Amino acid sequence: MGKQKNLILPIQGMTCANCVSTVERNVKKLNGVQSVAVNLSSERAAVSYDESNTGLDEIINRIQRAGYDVALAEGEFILKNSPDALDSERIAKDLLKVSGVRDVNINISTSKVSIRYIPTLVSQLEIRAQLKRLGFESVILGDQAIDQEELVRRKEIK
Ligand code: 9UX
Repeated sequence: MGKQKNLILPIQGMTCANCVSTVERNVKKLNGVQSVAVNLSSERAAVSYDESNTGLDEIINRIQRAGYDVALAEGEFILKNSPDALDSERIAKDLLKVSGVRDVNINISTSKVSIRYIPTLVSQLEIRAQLKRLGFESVILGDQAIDQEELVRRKEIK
């Protein structure tokens, strides 16, 4: 038995109760998934799985193959010190290792870092803290309202 992990994913594209069962049924088929509970009105899926048997990428893949998607949020950060090409490579590589970060784009000439992320798994403030750990202070440009909404939801779930 590996380590059990619980996570909440925002699901896109569900409009009726059948969609809910389709998502649940498909994710449950994954080896290592212990339970899936999808809520139609909040458009959230709570998934418990064994980390040694499956992972986030596989779960997302399943959801997409069933015809739905995991909703991503966008965040933008302006670095106070311009990164060079090497910095930018290092930052992108590091941020992609953060759970919930799906996409990183860095524009060296504008010092802008654009990310797409799963707002139930990581927040813009956490990304900014990670950038700081990498040696780059930044200003958040993206809409943080999404994160605030998520924080409230996470608390409700707990
Ligand atoms: Mo309901 Mo969902 O008739 O794709 S199954 S809308």
